[in-house]
Amino acid sequence: MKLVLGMGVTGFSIARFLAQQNIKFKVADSRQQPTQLSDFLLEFPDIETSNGDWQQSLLDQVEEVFISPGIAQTESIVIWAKEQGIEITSDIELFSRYSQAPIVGITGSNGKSTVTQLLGEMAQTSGKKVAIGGNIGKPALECLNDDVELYILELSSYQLDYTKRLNLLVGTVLNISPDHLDRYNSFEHYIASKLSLHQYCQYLVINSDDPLIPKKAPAIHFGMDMPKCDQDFGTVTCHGSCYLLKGDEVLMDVDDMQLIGEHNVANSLAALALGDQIGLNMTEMINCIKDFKGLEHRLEWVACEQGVNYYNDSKSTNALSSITALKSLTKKYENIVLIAGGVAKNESYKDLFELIDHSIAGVVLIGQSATDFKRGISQVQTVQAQDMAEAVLLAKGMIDNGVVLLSPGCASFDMFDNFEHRGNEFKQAVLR
Ligand code: UMA
Ligand code: ADP
Repeated sequence: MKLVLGMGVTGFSIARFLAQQNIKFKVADSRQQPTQLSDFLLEFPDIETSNGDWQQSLLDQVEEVFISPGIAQTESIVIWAKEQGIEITSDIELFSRYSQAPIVGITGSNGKSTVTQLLGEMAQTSGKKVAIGGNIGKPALECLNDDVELYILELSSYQLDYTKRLNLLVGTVLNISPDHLDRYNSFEHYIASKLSLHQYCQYLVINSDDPLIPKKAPAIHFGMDMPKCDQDFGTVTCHGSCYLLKGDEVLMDVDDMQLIGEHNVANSLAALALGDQIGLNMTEMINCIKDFKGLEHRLEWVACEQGVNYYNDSKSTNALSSITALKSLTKKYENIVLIAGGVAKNESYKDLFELIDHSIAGVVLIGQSATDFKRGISQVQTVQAQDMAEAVLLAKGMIDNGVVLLSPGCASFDMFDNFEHRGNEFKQAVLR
């Protein structure tokens, strides 16, 4: 008997897969009323379910637990299973057991979804039957299909923590900065979780600019400097223009990209390096970069009203992604008002506060972290808003030209269902 933990999208995908394979299972969720419970009972009327506080008896006769990534390793059910020597497996490992096509794995603190999507579009344009999934939203098991020639998976540290075996053709840890420190004992544990991806890769793509990522050989490297060898990807600046390079071959002018910011140059180089490793056509990949408009909620331009541009960067859930967004926009605009705050993840926001103090016009604070953020910011005006509509109104009142940027640097669940809900509320408030 298998036990599936969690009734979110991962739990559903595991249950569907086990049912298809005629494998016996039951399902448990520690919430009394998980939002998807009625859908679950409708789809699996004959499956035993259990809701509410974990009970040790759930593990009776269970030889393997399939776990959703949102369930922390400190949960009693995880501890009991480990004590009893019961195998705990992620949906990603289960997927890998059955996948027939090569898999590309992409993790990192920031940029995972952007690179996963961009590489997916590159593969599609190059004529491959590709499926993208994982932490980006569509569970990996829902991508399994005999027709697929290539899988591209975004992998979170939570998923990697419950994975012991995974067969990746190529993989990368895009970058590492403090994130999810509410779930890890220390930054070192989080780093180890991210780097665990390396052991599963036949070929590695490595960010040569990130000091936290070991420079293993053999590997293809990407970074903002000139490439050190013919296989690597980098940039060169010449007469004020920046170019993407493979070795010393010029691939394209950065000004031809629609995405803005140096981080998106790095993301494009990562996608090129991964694509090159799996044999995608270089010209098609370059065309994809030129056409790629980016994903919703990532430095997404929303509107320009009376000289003020509105950008939605709701996916920013840690300090570094807000720093990155601000740095990208301060290159282009003088006046910026930032809307920030939410559930901070136990990381230091010192660098973000310093950047705010030295480079922007004002801050509108939202959510649980508002008081702490107000204390950290000393040189610029801060005001507090109760909801997104008020935040947009207050921000608009602080400048007559420039940018209002939503880049919260925090998780959203104190005020919103998720980052999409937060970004949509922002866009609706702007367009109203
Ligand atoms: N649950 C419990 N006990 C707990 C915690 C959760 O029973 O202690 C139950 C909840 O009641 C709920 C279910 O587990 O019914 C939710 O499972 P989940 O939190 O693992 O979420 P899923 O809906 O399965 O979505 C997960 C990822 N969520 C998390 O890792 C938190 C999604 O990433 C991912 O897109 C999806 O699988 C498909 O792979 C979201 C995310 O926020 C976007 N990821 C984090 C991030 O990107 O920073 C890691
Ligand atoms: P992830 O899937 O890792 O959360 P996304 O591509 O969804 O990454 O982007 C999340 C946030 O991080 C956005 O606010 C985006 O502007 C910012 N971001 C994207 N790529 C990078 C990068 N390479 N370095 C730093 N920040 C980035």
